[in-house]
Amino acid sequence: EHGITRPKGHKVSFHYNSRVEDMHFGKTHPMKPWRLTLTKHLVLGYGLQYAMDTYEAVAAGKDQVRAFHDPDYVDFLAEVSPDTFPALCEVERYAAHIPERTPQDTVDLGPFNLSTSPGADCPVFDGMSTYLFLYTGATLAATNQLVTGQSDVAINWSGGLHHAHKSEASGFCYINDIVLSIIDMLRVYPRVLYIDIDVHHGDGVEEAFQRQPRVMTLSYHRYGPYDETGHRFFPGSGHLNDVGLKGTVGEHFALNVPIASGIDDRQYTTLFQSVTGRAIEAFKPSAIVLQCGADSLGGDRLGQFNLNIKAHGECVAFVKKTRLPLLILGGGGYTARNVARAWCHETALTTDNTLPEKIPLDIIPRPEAFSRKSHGNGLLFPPFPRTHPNDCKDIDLEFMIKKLDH
Ligand code: ZLM
Ligand code: CA
Ligand code: ZN
Repeated sequence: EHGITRPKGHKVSFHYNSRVEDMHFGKTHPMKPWRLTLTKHLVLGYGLQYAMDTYEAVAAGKDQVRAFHDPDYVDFLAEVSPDTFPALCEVERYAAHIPERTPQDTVDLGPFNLSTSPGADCPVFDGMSTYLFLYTGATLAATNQLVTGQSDVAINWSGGLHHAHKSEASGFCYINDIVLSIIDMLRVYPRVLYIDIDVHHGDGVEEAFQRQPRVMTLSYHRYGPYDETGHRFFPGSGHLNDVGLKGTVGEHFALNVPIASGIDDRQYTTLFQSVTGRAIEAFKPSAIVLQCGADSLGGDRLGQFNLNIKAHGECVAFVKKTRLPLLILGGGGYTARNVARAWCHETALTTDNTLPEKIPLDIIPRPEAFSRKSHGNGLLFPPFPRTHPNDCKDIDLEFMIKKLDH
């Protein structure tokens, strides 16, 4: 009746726990875990659960998180809540991590770049520990499916938090589940390629493996000069010349594709396929981690690209064609209805299903999220407001590709 079939020749696992849905970063904070609820509604509404093995995620253990993060930071994350925050700030081993205040700071920062001030990128909110250890647990379970050969593709839309550092939260990211996953993969795979199509630079992952020639990181992101407020587009790193840590064996194992605002489907697809194709050819990865941040879509609240869902999905399809073990993660994405559409479409294409354009509004719990004419009421073709000028003109593709030749 639903017309969904299991893929032939490969197995897909889907990792999720609905408890992440109730989390609130704060009233107007752009990161809304509710987008994961909408994604789930579409995935189940279309019947994609019949094409995959679905697993309820369990929380990661502190010991697992310590494989990358500072032990003090891990303890702090495990204990912190709006109620415990003030007392924890007084504890000496945590207080030592309070950053010095700079004139640019608009909020009071506590240890590890966390804050209870409204307006903070990384707020302390109710249920935060539960949320962090759950999205991490889901990524680690997905990773385990791949390294044990039980699945060929594993998906966790609640993961992909690429900005978190060893002992610091950054840009809505607290635990770097991607780094933890790659550390596990390195026990089994000789080489891991990390690809990041979030509109922001995947700085936390790049930094973690800057000395590691067995991991190549490749990020596509908005990058530009300082604006009127003295800021670059977050996080401000990821220049074309940034190719890994100079003078170490990790040099040349980071690749960055900085992009101006307004890039469209045709330009992005050409760029993505040529650069990714060349990276795969040269690096010969044994497995791939793909961060699918949906803030690179047109009409995103924070992003400045003009991609449609079809082009975003073509990146996933292109990577899947390698038939290498593949971990698919979420990331950014701030216009919830479009995030859900993109990630549902991408779940379908990894299972070799093509979904009808007409969303099954009669069986999903929140049909109003997808039925507004002005927002488009189909799966792939919401008419995005193209709010960002195309500053890309003609991208110097030749130049970017030449960067790969060493
Ligand atoms: N101010 N509230 C992408 C992470 C992007 C740093 C400038 C905070 C916001 C943003 C927070 C409720 C991923 C910066 C911004 C205003 C210093 C960023 C709270 C609106 C709000 O309304 C907001 C009061 C907040 C934060 C906008 N922050 C927009 N952009 C970036 C971080 C994460 O998609 O890559 C992966 C998940 N931060 O630009 C400031 C410099 C803090
Ligand atoms: Ca990126
Ligand atoms: Zn982002």
